[in-house]
Amino acid sequence: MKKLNFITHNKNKYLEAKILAKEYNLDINWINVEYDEIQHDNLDMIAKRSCEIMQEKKIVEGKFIVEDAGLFIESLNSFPGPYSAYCYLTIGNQGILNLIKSENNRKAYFKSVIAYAFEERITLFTGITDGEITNEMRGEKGFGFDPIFQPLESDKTFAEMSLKEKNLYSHRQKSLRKLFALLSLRL
Ligand code: ITT
Repeated sequence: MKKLNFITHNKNKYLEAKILAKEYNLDINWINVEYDEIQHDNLDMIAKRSCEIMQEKKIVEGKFIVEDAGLFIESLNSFPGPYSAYCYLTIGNQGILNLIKSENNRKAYFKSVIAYAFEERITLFTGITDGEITNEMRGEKGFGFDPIFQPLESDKTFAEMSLKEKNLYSHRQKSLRKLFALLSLRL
């Protein structure tokens, strides 16, 4: 089976990718290394720069991917977006719920940008899933903002879904599927 390296600190991201990759006859190899992610107001730039850092430091042999993802809440002018990791660490899910507690507009979307490095080249693949911020946390599975995000097509939050079910709706499976479809033809 063809292997693709996924550089991430986040085991859940790796597991979501691994289970999906099987559908394309690909295998994901998890690489968890320390590196400095840049601060930027654009997910594309963060993902691309992370990729370049890995290439410069020659951390991995061969083809690899990194991902930057974020939650964009309409009534908060798209906050936390590229600052999602910091927002989650500081105010967390309850903090987000408190910020929009009297807000009727619950619209939000998740965005994933996968940066794929092949030799000198970097290609970006994007996936977006629209949904709503729930009124309270629901579910124990997943990670991050999963307990407060419900995709439009479902009545469950991501945290109430199995990995396979989240992979029917998530932003990440959309960006990954674009890449995997190409790789399964080419690798
Ligand atoms: P990396 O090492 O891959 O960067 P990370 O967990 O720091 O792992 P990101 O910077 O891409 O990931 O994501 C920022 C935050 O957004 C992350 O810490 C989560 O809190 C949240 N997030 C991203 N994708 C999510 C998802 O599918 N479900 C819930 N929360 C998510």
